Amino acid sequence: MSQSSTAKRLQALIFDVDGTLADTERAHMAAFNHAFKEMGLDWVWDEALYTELLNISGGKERILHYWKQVNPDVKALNAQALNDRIGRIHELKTAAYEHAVNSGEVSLRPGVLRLMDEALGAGLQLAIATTTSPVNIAALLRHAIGSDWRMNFSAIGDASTAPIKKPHPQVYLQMLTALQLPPAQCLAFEDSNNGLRAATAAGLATLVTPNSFTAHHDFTGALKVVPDLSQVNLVQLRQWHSAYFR
Ligand code: XBP
Ligand code: MG
Repeated sequence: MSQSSTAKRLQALIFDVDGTLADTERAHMAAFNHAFKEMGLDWVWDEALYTELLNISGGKERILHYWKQVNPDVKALNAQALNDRIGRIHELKTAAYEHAVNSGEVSLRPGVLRLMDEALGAGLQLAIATTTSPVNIAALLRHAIGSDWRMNFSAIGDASTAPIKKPHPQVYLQMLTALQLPPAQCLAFEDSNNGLRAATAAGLATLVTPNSFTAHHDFTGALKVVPDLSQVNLVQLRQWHSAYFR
């Protein structure tokens, strides 16, 4: 194999979590509303509003954005008090979401597990690049794969490692460093415009699998947009990937 084709040979798949590995956002939305109720807030995020709010990556950032929308003088609160209150809401939300996932309310999207197994079997590395919290990843993948789920991934980037959220490429750049691979030897999987922009800004080709919250997003620049991964195999990925980097 020539040097240039080796340099572009697909070596790793980097997966977003929410909306890509699983349709999680309905469970996230319910968990946010549960937390608001527990905190005595009269906030209710319905699907239409949550679809808008998903333009803000990161649960804490999303809460702050909404709070400023409904209560402009929230800025008057001192920063520490505001942070503490948002942190408490997000703690309650994450506990509610973890409970929902552990109760089996969320399953992986079609084709995800099979494609991961196929890639691992062919010697590719797997990584995760998400803006969600680490406990959410563990709950989802422990339930879907088992307690040894972590062994399948060479690297994980999440809200705890990459505080600058998508569409900033920070989490994807961290994964390329962790994998010690150039973008041309990797492929990203995303569900949203923010995620596509983050992966693209990191130099990655990105396969998009939209969902009901993101179907209306702009996916210009995606390697491919497919309904889900049920009809996608490694041979197909290698063909699309090599055509992108030709
Ligand atoms: C989607 C997000 C996350 C989730 C909520 O992450 O933006 O904020 O909506 O999870 P992904 P947190 O990059 O996997 O699509 O409340 O833990 O942020
Ligand atoms: Mg996503």
